[in-house]
Amino acid sequence: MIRLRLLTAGESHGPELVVILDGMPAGLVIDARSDIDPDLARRQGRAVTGDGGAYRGASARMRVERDVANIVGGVLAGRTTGGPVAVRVVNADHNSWKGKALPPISVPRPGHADLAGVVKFGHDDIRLTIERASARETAARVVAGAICRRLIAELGVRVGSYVTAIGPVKADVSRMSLAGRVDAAATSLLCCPCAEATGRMEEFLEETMRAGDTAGGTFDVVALGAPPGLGSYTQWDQRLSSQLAAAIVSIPAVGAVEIGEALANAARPGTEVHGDLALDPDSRVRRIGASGGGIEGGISTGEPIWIRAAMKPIATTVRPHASIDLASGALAATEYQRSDFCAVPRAAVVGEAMVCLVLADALLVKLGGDSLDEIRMRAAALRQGRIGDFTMRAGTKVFWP
Ligand code: EPS
Repeated sequence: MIRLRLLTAGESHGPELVVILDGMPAGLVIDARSDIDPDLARRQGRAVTGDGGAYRGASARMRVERDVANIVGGVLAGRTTGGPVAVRVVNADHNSWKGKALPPISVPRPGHADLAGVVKFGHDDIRLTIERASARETAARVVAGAICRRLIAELGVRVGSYVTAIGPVKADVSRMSLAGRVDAAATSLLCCPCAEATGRMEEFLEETMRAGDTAGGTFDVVALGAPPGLGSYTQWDQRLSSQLAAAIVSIPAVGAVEIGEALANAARPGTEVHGDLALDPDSRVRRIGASGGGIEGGISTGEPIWIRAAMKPIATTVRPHASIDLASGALAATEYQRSDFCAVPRAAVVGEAMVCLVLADALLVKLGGDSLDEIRMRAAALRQGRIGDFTMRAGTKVFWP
């Protein structure tokens, strides 16, 4: 990120998570209750029932936590000041850990950060690794993402997500519009826009839990209303595609990201993949039938931005893995620790947060400005790809004299 900086701190069972989001412009109205807490509830998987119940398969910890954002800096009288925004999220579960002597953990769970972390940091107790490697940290990202969502909403950008597969159970959403998928997912406990597939996913999750196993899956994140011209091909790290991909694979357990229909496109002929250009009645140049996810040359095209993420099954399984007790060197089975059986619907909300963060940064880079008023004026002057926006009247030039 170029203009924004996000730092998070805190342990899964420590007193609280801390978020610092630096670089937000002044003048943005932020209300923690209406702008941040609803996304925190969605990340906990408890936004649909409203009664605190998450979907079956979400961690039992979600029955303990009621995540709320406590803004402690950068927002005065309800508006951002331009200073760093600081937010705290209390870990309710801390009360059951505070003051307790905890036996060390010395048997690493394959697939988690356990072994890699203790090798890297030289920890004498795996707990020192897992406390920070825990996906609890994503609550802090959702706070930052929600603030960014408020900013980009002011500029007409809407970000949403939906689950397309849990384990091998896939939802066919191909006949639904992107906005329709996001709207339908909002009322689904599993964040899946397709009711029929949701039923099969729930059955699959029940079987998975009965078998002491866990499930991964896929989710899409879409951004509607993003203007053309975000990101740049001029440097590798300024491509919007590379920024979005990095942000999505930074989510714990996410191992793949696809922009548009990239995987299917690898097998299709170019004439099918890239679509055509046509003029809208308002003389805007549009892409028709393009499948590149709203990005060309690392730059947003003004079409919907569409990305897909693949999440591996949660590494903590009730059925043990063979492992090694690093204290004794003896073979040992992993011990089950409370965890999600499937976190895909929750990860989709984190995916939205990461996309909001990247798009807010890209918009601020494109528009500049220190206050929302300045940014709004600059946004209104953005080139939108209308015929009148182009300056193609150049004569012959010697490029390399
Ligand atoms: C997680 C382990 C579990 C999850 C946690 C992610 O926590 P605990 O060990 O307290 O049961 O519930 O997720 C959250 C706490 C959260 O808020 O997302 C892990 O090891 O990654």
